[in-house]
Amino acid sequence: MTEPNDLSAFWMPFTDNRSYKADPRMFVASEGMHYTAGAGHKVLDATGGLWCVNAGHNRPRIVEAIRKTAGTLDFAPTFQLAHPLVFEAASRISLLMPEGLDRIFFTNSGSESVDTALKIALAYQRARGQGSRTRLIGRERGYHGVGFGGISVGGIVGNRRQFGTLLAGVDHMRHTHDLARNAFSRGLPQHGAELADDLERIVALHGADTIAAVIVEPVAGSTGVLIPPQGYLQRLRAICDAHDILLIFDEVITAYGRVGKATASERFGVTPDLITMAKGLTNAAVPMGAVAVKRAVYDTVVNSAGPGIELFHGYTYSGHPLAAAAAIASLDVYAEEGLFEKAIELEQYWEDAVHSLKAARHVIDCRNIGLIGGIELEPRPGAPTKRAMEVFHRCFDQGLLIRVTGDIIALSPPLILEKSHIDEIFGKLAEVLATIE
Ligand code: PXG
Ligand code: PLP
Repeated sequence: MTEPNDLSAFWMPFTDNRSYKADPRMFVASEGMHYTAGAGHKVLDATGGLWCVNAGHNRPRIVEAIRKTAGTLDFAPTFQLAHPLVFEAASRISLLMPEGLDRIFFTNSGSESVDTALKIALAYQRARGQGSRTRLIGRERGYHGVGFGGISVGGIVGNRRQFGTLLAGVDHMRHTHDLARNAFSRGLPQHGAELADDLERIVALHGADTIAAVIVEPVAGSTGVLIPPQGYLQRLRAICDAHDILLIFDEVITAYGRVGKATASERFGVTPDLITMAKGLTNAAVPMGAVAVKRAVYDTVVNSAGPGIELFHGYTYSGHPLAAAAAIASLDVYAEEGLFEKAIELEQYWEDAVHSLKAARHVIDCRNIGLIGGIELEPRPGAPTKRAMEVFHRCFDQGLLIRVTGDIIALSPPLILEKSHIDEIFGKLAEVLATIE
């Protein structure tokens, strides 16, 4: 296998380019639960790529669907035209969404899905004669991708401060992380439902009639696995209802089985007005995102428009044939192999394994839901993130791919994993943690 010998041209995303290029690690192949890195080094994938390869790598059915479509219909526009696969993909997705969210807008990524959902929310408020509702409310520590909309409602300072003033009229609720009360919770933490009342503070400050929508991740992933406190999402829904504010769940990570159901909405029994998704939708084999929208929102925007285009929004590749084919095949694999149910069956074993690290050095919290695990390490004094980065590198060298964000280890393996893989993941992690200063 040839490896590129000039690393300089590629400006790597969310990467310490200088460190990486001084000590590069690359994958050259993938199969099932594993990657192969250069020189044949086999690596167990405990992160599903980047939270996206939910059915495991290189699934023949998905590969074949892409191959076949590439040779039949490489591209077709979806502006004023279309192709059959995109309609089929939308119908299939709508069947997996919570009751009523059966209108599907296609994008190419989670970031585009977020910007699309925010724009639909604004267009909807205007269409129903509530054009003063222009504010968008996010949450501290939220990750909603990297578009200007997404970083504006997002709440991770590092992703915001290089980029000026962002969108106007955005505010943020407080985050839900509370180690003092909730450390080592299994599943949903007990304390913190009342943190949803922070939305009432924002409504009191700005007036409900200025607020279009609230966006949250039902389980916050990128920021380091923050599980919603019991009752929190229900309370957020109730407050949005009381003030006629749209609720958007950003399910880019949580949709497609990560929490044991098609959506976190289904898992937690709370139905938002819009759901953003990407990643697992195509098992990551072709980039694709989507927004599922309540039919009433679609109807309002579409029916209030004059003749012609109803929503002035869309991407060249909204509903690309290869992505649509990959989505249909991925949904087939999820259904035929019962992978969402499998996540539920494994959840207890996974939970016990995550919490087995409670005794490991440096660990100040373990948390879990579905097949997600978060292990928070005590930062090294004066050198935050260094300890976790060392764990990451040492795990890689030992044949285990984990993800670290700050000093938190985030785990999100393909849903096809077996108990033996879980043993291997946590065995290696325990070993590595024991050897790291
Ligand atoms: N919303 C959420 C909730 C996400 O998790 C996005 C939007 C943006 O999606 P795109 O496809 O534009 O990247 C995400 C993406 C990590 C990690 O390691 C997480 C994401 C992306 C890359 C790394 O936590 N989430
Ligand atoms: N920039 C230019 C000059 C374009 O013509 C287009 C699309 O036609 C875009 C940006 C947007 O690209 P996309 O539709 O792939 O998001």
